[in-house]
Amino acid sequence: MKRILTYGTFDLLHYGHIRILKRAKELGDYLVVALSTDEFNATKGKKAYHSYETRKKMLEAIRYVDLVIPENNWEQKIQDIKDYKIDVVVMGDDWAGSDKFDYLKEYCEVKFLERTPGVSTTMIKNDLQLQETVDGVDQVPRT
Ligand code: C2G
Repeated sequence: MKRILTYGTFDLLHYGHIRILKRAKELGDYLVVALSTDEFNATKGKKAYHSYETRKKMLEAIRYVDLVIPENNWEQKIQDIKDYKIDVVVMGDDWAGSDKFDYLKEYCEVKFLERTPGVSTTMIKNDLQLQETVDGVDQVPRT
C-alpha cells in the first residue's frame, strides 16, 4: 500500500484544493492530510475563516482523503512520515524548492504538483469583499 501525505490549511475549500487532493491520491492508495490547526495558523499570521474542526470535517467528506491529522508546527513532518509510513509527500508547486519540504527527500519521495491557476482562498475573500462594496450590502436593506 502506497501512502501519501500532504499539508495545508484548506480554508474556504475550493477546486484547487480538491484537484491537489485528487492528484495526490492518484499517486498511491492512502492519503493522509495534515491540516494546519488554528494555533499553528496564528504563528503563520493566518486566520482561517473556518475553525480547524470545521475544516477537518469538510476534508473528511472528500472521497480522496483517508485520514486527517493536525499540523501543529513546521517541525513535525519527519515524525509524521515515520508515524504514518509515508512513501510520498505531495504539495502544490508553490512550495517547490522551499526549505520547508526539500529536506524531506532524505526520508521519502517529495512531489510538487502544478498549482491550479485562477483560484485561491485569498482571491475568494477579496472577490467577496469587492462584491459587497459593489452591491453596497451595507446600504439600507431592501424592504
Ligand atoms: N493549492 C493548489 N492550487 C490552488 C491553491 C492551493 O494546488 N489554487 C494547493 C497548495 O499548493 C497546497 C494545498 O493546495 O499544496 C493547500 O493549500 P493551502 O490551504 O493554501 O495550504 P498552505 O497555506 O500552502 O499550507 O506546512 C505547509 C502548510 O500547511 C501549507
